[in-house]
Amino acid sequence: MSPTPSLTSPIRVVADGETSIDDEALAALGVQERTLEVVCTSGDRYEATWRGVALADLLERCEVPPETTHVLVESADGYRVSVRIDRALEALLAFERDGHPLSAAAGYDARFVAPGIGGPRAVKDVALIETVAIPPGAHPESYEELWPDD
Ligand SMILES: Nc1nc2c(c(=O)[nH]1)N[C@H]1C(S)=C(S)[C@@H](COP(=O)(O)O)O[C@H]1N2
Ligand SMILES: [Mo]
Repeated sequence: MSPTPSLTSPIRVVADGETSIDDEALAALGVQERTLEVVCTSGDRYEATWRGVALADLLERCEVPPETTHVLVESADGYRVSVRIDRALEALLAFERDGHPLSAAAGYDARFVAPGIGGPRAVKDVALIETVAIPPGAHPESYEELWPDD
């Protein structure tokens, strides 16, 4: 089993309180593998085998408020998406794609991947994960900051 990486900077998790996920915290979580497709809205798509820690395991350490409806995932440069909590609980915070560390292959440590979220929400260079309760009638998209490449 490949080890968890050493992060260039800790990943912040904001749930009930705020936690910083450092190398030691990461290493305490089990590494999982999932084969998932990244589907761009342009139609480009590829399937890959991702390895990383389950977001569910990560969130379990952080006291997720019961009213949580969505998770916001933000990159180091402020790209931000909103993902329904049921899908987020299926997500991986991935460090490896097809056996290659993302740090070497793509130039960042961690990426958010989950079934059914679509390519634009597969955030690269994850820096912050935040649980939110979006009220009924509000638009989850209004919490996002996407710069689609298409
Ligand atoms: N941080 C960040 N993540 C991002 C994007 C971006 O612009 N910034 N683009 C998204 C879009 S639109 C797609 S389709 C996929 C593309 O992933 P790929 O480069 O592995 O094909 O990354 C997503 N993740
Ligand atoms: Mo895309």
